[in-house]
Formats: sequence, C-alpha cells, structure tokens
Amino acid sequence: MRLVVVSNRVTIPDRHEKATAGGLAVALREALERHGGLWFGWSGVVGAARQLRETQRGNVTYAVTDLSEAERESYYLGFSNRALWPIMHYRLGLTEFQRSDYMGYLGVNRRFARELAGMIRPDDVIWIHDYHLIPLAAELRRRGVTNRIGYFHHIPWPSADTLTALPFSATLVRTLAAYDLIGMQTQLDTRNLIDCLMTLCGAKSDGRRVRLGARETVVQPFPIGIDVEAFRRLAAASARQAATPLRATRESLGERKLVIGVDRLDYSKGIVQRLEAFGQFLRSHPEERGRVGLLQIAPPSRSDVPEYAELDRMSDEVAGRLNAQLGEFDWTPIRVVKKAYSRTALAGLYRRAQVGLVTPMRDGMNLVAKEYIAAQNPVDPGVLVLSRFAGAAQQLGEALIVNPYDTHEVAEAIRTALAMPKSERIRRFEALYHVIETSGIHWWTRRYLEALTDAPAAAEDAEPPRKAGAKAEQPARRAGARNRPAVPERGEAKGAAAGAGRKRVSTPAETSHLTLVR
Ligand code: ADQ
Repeated sequence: MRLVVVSNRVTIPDRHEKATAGGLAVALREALERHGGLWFGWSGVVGAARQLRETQRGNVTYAVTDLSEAERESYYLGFSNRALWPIMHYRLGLTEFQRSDYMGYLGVNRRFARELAGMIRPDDVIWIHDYHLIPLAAELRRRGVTNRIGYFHHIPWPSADTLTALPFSATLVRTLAAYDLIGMQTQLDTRNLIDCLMTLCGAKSDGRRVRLGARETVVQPFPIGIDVEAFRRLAAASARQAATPLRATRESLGERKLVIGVDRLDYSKGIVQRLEAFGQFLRSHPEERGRVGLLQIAPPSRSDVPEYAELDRMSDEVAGRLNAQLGEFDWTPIRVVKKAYSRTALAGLYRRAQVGLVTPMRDGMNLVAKEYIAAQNPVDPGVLVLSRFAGAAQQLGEALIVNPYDTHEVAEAIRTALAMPKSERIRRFEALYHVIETSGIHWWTRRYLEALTDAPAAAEDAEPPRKAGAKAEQPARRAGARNRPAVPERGEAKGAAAGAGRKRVSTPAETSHLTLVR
C-alpha cells in the first residue's frame, strides 16, 4: 500500500534538513516514509498561479498548490476559521456565516479533489486531516475514487443542537459518510458526531459503525499524543546546556517560582481568563507576591480575523493592568511573550516551571499539557493544572482539573499546585507520564493506520488508554493474527517508528505542529 496524507497546510522539508522527531508533522512524515507516499495540500502561498508543484524527498512526494486571494478569504479565513472553528469550539456568539465563504470552501475542496484524484493509485490509502477538508472524501468519491479514505478531526465536535445553528450543517455532516474511518479526539466528540449523523442525516448506528445510505463508516476516538521520549530528552538536555533559555530564565527569575502558559493566541485557549485567574490568585494570597511569576507564551495566529486582533489587544491590556495593580519595582507578576520558540527552548521552560497552566475554554486535545508532563524532572516535577474542557483531561485525570470559567477555582488550583508536597507531585507525575508514554504519537499513527487499512478487527480494540490513576492498561490483544498489544510496552514506539531497517530519526524537532494544519 501507498499512504496519501492530505492536510490544509503542507511544509516541504528542506533537502538538508536534519532528521527530526517530536510532533505530528514528523510522525506523519515518518509514516509516509515507511509506506512510501504522497502528501498533498496548500503550500501556504497566496498567489495567482495555482498549478500543482511536486517535490520529491526520498520515497515521499510533496504535492502543493497555492490558493488565490479569494480562496484564502472564503475557504480559509471565512468558512474554516470564522464559522467552523468557533462553532466546533462551542462559541456560537463568535460564529459568522456567509454563503459566499461556504461556496468558496466547497470550491477549494472540489479543486483539491480534482487535482488529487489524478494522482491516486489503486493501492493507495488516503488519510485526510481536519475541519478545512471535511467534504474532500465526498468529492473524491464523486470522481470515482474507491480507495479506503480516513479522516481525523483535530478539534472538538459539538452537539447536534449547537451545530444546527450553522446553515448547511446537515449537508456538510452528510459528506462525512464518504469516509471509511473517522477518528475523533475523545468519546464525547465521537458521541456528538454520531448523534449529528443520526439526528441531522437520519443515519443508523450501533455506537461505532454508522450506516447512511449504502455506506458504512466507523467513528471512534484516537486521542493524539506527542513524541514523549524525544521531548523528555530535549528537556533534560536543556537543563544541562550552558546557554539555554532555561539558564537565562533561571538568572532572570532567581529563586522565584514560575507558572507557565504556552498557546497559540486563540480565544479557545482561555488566555485572558487565565491572566485574570493569576491576578485573582495574587490578590487572594498576598504572601505569594514577589515569589512567583506567570510567563505566558502566545504567538499570534490568524491575525487577519478580527477576533484574533481583539484578543491580542485584550491580553496586552489585562496583563498591563494586573502588572500595574500588583507589581513592584523589582517584580513583574505577568510576562506575555508573543513569539514562537524552538522545541528546545519550550522544553527547557516547561521544565523550569513549577506549574503548567493549561486552561482552554475548549480544546480538541491540547498537546501543551502532554509536553509539559514529558519535560518534567522525574525527581522534582511540576504540577499540571488542566481545564476539564481540554480533550487531554479525559486521559490526564491526575492533573489538577479545573473549570476555566471559574476564576476562583483556577486561582486556588495555582495555590494548591505551588504548595503541593514533593511526594504527591511525584505520584501524580508518574501516573501522568505513564499515560502519555503509552499513547504517544507513534502509537497514535500506527493505531489509526491499522484501523484504516485493516478494519474492522483492528478498529475494534483501538481503545484509548485510560485516565491516569486508573489501573495500568492490560495490554489488550488484537483479535487477529498479529497479536500485538494495543498499548506499546516501554520503548516499543521507538522500535515501531524505526520500521523495517529504516534509520530512526533522532534529533528533536525545531518545528511544531503549528506549521501543519493551523
Ligand atoms: P492547536 O490548537 O495548535 O492544535 P495544541 O494541541 O496545544 O493546539 O498544539 C500546539 C502546538 O504548538 C504544541 O506542540 C506547542 O508546543 C506548539 N506551540 C504553541 N506555542 C508555541 C510557541 N510560542 N512556540 C513554539 N511552539 C508553540 C490543534 C487542536 C488541539 C489538538 C492539536 C493536535 O486545537 O486541540 O491537540 O491540533 O491534534
């Protein structure tokens, strides 16, 4: 079989780029190299020339196309980011619908299907990523593509009641029946999507298989993970190196404790609410003033969408107000930094922070929560404070779980985390680390592809690992011939990624998931 990956954005690796590890883009690249493959999508360029450009790297072909200005406006900024993104994050008030945007969205999906269909071979397995490309399989089917096609939805899926506020939602949801396998982040997203297919489109389902007309689609959760081992090594190395951000931070903070937030500047991430909660914490616990600071790293994204520009302004305003109210001449409570950092720098900063504050108002998974855990020093780990509305909370029950709408609760969780005894920090860390280690990015890629190529037997036991704190997983055996554990043993992911005799990449990535689909 050959693997075909389709995502909104495609980054072509530099010819001399060192092999990298540690993110979704890299895991997909590895899967493509393992099977031989094609990666198709938008180049990220907006221009008049829209011909397909192909670049070969080893046994992987990268085929990219530009968008016209009108396509970027309607398909990307309009329908994807001003309509689908907010409604999928339960933010009806921010959802803006324009028929012309929807037409542009369908138009780009149609054009992508037209360009891609000509490149599909009979033995290809096609894996499509995220909400920009929901109708792509239906468009490929219309052009006679009969290959197995899978879809992974990286963001939340709301209830049918919420989604119906979006005009044409039933038509859009119906196009999902063109897929053979739909992967979601959590059980809740899975239930919501199946409910949408049933109530909006009249599909029948047993809770996993969905039948609509002549087609049967499997819908199930595949919680995404990170390359834990690569991230752990990065963080440990960062602690040893001389000129690292970790060392610089140590010098600038002295003995002060550090609370860290790392997010794209996006309203779903709850950044403004988090700053307010930190202010509340300092007001409620004045003895902590001068002893701890919040570092919020938040590079702007989608600045052409007005809500994002407004969020940029508001985060500056709130941080400025709180610093003015609570700061001292020798202590600034909140620092907001709006830059993208390398993986090495992030890993070092996570490790330096006593508290990881991950409080999205709604999030598909949230990889930052997992990166924070992976980066901790096992003998003196920090504490993760995690929103119950991040998909990650379904797995990471040993974090301090909070409701980000409750400023007081978040403030008190910060206090609890800072005061937590070392023995309890270690116990929680070990439980959390076990979960992220046994459901890392290579596990995820392999399980998804097994389910897509080998369904239904493989699909049936692709259960996500349980919440931390639950008993360690029994290595569930597949009902089929291969008899491989559903959850990798320690180190197995490494071996699996290496593939049959392939050289395993080893240097941690400097690029992140940010470059893939957002
Ligand atoms: P995102 O919304 O982008 O992803 P997240 O899962 O947290 O959210 O991933 C962000 C990634 O970007 C992390 O790897 C993080 O380290 C990196 N990043 C953030 N700020 C950075 C900075 N300043 N410098 C460098 N890197 C930075 C979407 C969904 C999520 C889902 C993922 C994967 O919204 O819910 O978890 O896809 O499926």
